[in-house]
Amino acid sequence: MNVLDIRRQFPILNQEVNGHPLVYLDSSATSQKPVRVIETLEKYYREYNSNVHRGVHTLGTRATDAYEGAREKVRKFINAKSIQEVIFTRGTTTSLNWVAASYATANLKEGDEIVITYMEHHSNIIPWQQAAKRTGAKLKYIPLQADGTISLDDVRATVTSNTKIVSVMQVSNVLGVINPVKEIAQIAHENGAVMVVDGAQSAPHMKIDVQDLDCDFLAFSGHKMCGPTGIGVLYGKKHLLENMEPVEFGGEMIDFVELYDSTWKELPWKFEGGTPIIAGAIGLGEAIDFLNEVGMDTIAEHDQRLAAYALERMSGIEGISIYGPLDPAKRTGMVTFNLADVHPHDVATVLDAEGIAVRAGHHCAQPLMKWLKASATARASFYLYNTEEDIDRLVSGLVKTKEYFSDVF
Ligand code: 7TS
Repeated sequence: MNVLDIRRQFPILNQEVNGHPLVYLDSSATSQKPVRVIETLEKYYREYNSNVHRGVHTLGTRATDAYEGAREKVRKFINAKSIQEVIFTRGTTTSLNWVAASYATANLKEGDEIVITYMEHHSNIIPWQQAAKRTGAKLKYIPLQADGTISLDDVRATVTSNTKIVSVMQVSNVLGVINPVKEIAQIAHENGAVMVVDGAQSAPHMKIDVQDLDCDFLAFSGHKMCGPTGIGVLYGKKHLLENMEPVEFGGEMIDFVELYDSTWKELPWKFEGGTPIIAGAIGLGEAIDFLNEVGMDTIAEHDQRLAAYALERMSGIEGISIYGPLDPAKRTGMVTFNLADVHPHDVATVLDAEGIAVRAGHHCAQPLMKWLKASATARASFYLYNTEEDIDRLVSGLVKTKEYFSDVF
């Protein structure tokens, strides 16, 4: 993979910020978009903008073909058995909320358990808290090892025959750690529970095969994988989705509407009430074509190599604390850290003055922050357009930050 060729396809990277060439290290929050995705959106709006699944006019047929074509691209990308298992949503948050609102509400009762981990994003905590409150089920947490990894013994000790749902992120948005979701799914199934995978941080960075993982549900967002904002995916096994009620009711998701009752369309359309996110889905399809052309294994290798380089270079900075396992093989492309007692927002502000974009805050993972005994952290996250030079710039920026706050050291 030629990173410079790839960088040229991302026009946004070619700019100065605060007088310095931009170094974008916040792809875990949202990735940048290649020009072909931007042009795909423009082409849709310029040439064939139309509603889908309605009427027979030419533009409508083109839009429907492109929208459903994108669904097939997603199906292939995650190796789902059928397009009936691929539902377009607004993103990971919506996908997880729908599983909690529909599946959990219908299937949980008092005494049942939902199992998650201490490292989850708020999107994979709060929907389950709410489902537990609605149904009387109990929410339980798989603890973390000292380095922020999950041990399967702890999973076995937490998941019981009362567990009905296990929901775990495949990659942590803070620790970068890759969780053994395939093995966790097996433990969930041995106990009669369904396995939900939050793929927000894994889908952009590694090959996902839902049949191999044997997960029951998978949620991910287009905007973190070179696609537009506002589009995401909920994958679910057909027999589960078939028995679930839709969450949104209205146009397009119905078969027949009578005065006092209605029937639903077949999968996946029964879940897609109202005008769907047409441009977003078509843009996501183009992003998937782009990622496939580069190769998901190549991207995974690249991101991991950058993380290894960053870990090596950053751990040489005196006073830095790096969170998560230090073994690069256990993580993907991000490094979360604190620089002595400098507040991470101050770190991010000094870096921004150098043209370097990192995220600072609690990363929507407050329980994990508590576990880390940090109120906030800074995070540099990498993607296929980042280079070793970007990390060198980050390290120089951090050294500058140290100088700036030298009274703290
Ligand atoms: N799950 C994980 C693991 C995430 O990292 C995120 C977003 C979400 C769910 C929610 O995704 P959304 O597309 O529905 O918002 N994570 C981050 C982040 O780490 N920084 O900004 C957003």
